[in-house]
Amino acid sequence: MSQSLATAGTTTGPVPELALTGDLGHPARLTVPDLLAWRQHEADVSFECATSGVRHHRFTGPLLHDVLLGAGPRFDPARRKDRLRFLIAVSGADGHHALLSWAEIDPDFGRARVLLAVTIDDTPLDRAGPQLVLPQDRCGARHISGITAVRVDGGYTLRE
Ligand SMILES: Nc1nc2c(c(=O)[nH]1)N[C@H]1C(S)=C(S)[C@@H](COP(=O)(O)O)O[C@H]1N2
Ligand SMILES: [Mo]
Repeated sequence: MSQSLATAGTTTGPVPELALTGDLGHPARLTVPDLLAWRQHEADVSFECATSGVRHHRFTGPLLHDVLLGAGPRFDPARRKDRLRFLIAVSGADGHHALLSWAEIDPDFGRARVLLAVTIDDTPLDRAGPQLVLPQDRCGARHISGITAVRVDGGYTLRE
């Protein structure tokens, strides 16, 4: 076995952190190992990239919904309508970002099984940072790698 493989898990240097911010009672900074504390889910996904064609990956990780619920989003859980104005902004280290609605991932509404992946194709993402996974997406653009921030925003209002 090569030395690089043998030492791959112990390389020193900064460990990427994911910041959970916004309208949360318990904002947090989480590493990929921290994300192992939630129930882990699996997803085998295929998506099409506009530039590199069809891609296949196997991901594992917690549900984005479970992790965000643990951070205490500032809505009344008993009032379903209260959640409908919440947005989720997911950002990668390179500035790539996407917006989801809370209702999209909420079990009472869209029920999308969106993952915060901690492994890709059996390789841990400890050094690269977690990855957003939307198994139902046909296009790969929302599979944001190297996520550094997830911001929950309940202040969205429609104005005339
Ligand atoms: N951080 C980040 N993640 C990203 C992108 C990006 O530019 N930055 N591009 C997306 C696009 S357009 C696609 S198709 C997939 C490609 O994933 P893969 O080539 O690693 O399978 O990554 C997505 N994730
Ligand atoms: Mo893409």
